[in-house]
Amino acid sequence: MAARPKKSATAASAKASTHKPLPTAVDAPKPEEFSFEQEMMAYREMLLIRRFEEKAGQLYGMGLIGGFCHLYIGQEAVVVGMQMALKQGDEVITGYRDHGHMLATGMSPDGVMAELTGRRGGYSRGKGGSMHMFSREKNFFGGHGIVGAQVSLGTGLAFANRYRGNDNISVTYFGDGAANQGQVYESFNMAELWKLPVVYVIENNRYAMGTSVSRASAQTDFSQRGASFNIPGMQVDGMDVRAVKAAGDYAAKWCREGKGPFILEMATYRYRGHSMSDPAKYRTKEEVQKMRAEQDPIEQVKHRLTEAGKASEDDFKAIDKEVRDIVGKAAEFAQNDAEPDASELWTDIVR
Ligand SMILES: Cc1ncc(C[n+]2csc(CCOP(=O)(O)OP(=O)(O)O)c2C)c(N)n1
Ligand SMILES: [Mg+2]
Repeated sequence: MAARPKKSATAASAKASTHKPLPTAVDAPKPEEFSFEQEMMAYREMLLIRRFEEKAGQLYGMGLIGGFCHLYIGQEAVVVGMQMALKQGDEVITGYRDHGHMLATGMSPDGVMAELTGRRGGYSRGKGGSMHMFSREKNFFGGHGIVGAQVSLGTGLAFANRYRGNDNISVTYFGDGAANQGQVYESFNMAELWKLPVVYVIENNRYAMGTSVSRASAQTDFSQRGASFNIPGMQVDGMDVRAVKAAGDYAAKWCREGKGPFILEMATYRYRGHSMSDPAKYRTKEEVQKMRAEQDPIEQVKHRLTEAGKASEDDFKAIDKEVRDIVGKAAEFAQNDAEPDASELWTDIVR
């Protein structure tokens, strides 16, 4: 296995390690150039997530969304790049910061937004809200509010695929905070022992609520959290959609070849607060501004295409308009659709 990868932006902020590279450390592959179509597709998908989230934030401010709501703004390259590495039949599961994952799997913006506003056209018929949505059709398994709980469920999805003898993989997303939960390590043990086809994607956005990684984690190289179980892992620039896709391809291939689980640590960043109420005292405005200005995943694609003379301002304007229309329509639907009937209280439950 290759030597330890160069330190990512995230790892660089942690204390320098004096340990030797672990044998489970894998170098991130050099990202391949995207074709024009791939660049435009990635741009559009990331923009759709961003505009959707901005609109959700607005509706929340208007009092139209009840309960919790965690926005994904800043992290878009992770789900879009990973989705580009998947095939039909692969499964996705994540925590509560889940709108981006749903849209990336192809779930309808109308259905997601209507779930946020608690309407009957929502994916859980208005009964689940932001953190509890699912789609069997798109193989999206939630949406989970208990930090780390999706990791054992995602491992179970991989077990089912192994048991059925298909070549589907489970992509199980969780955060840097969730990575300190005990059930993560019970899952790691079983996944490696039984060589389950699961890609663990740790979205290291540097904070768990208001606690920075360095204040909460004894070992901040999350790609090596599976070392004691012999699970290989790599650190990935999660702000560059091409780097994510390349790493996703590598990990997916590993799993499909029957080699067991793989860990991808995505160095990413959330621009907004943890949830809709966040005192924002744990980091400076300058830190957020610097990430936005220097590493924004959407701007990176736009910049590349513009520099290469492959797309013009008009091309981007056309995509922006298309995306705004989709999101505007979703918001309309989410405000005008009826609330669920009271009889819905008795559906989808075990009696
Ligand atoms: C078992 C459990 N403990 C605590 C909480 C409260 N809580 C909600 S989100 C969160 C932080 C998780 O951070 P991270 O895993 O980094 O995900 P991020 O919010 O950054 O996406 C905590 C502690 C919870 N929901 N579940
Ligand atoms: Mg986090």
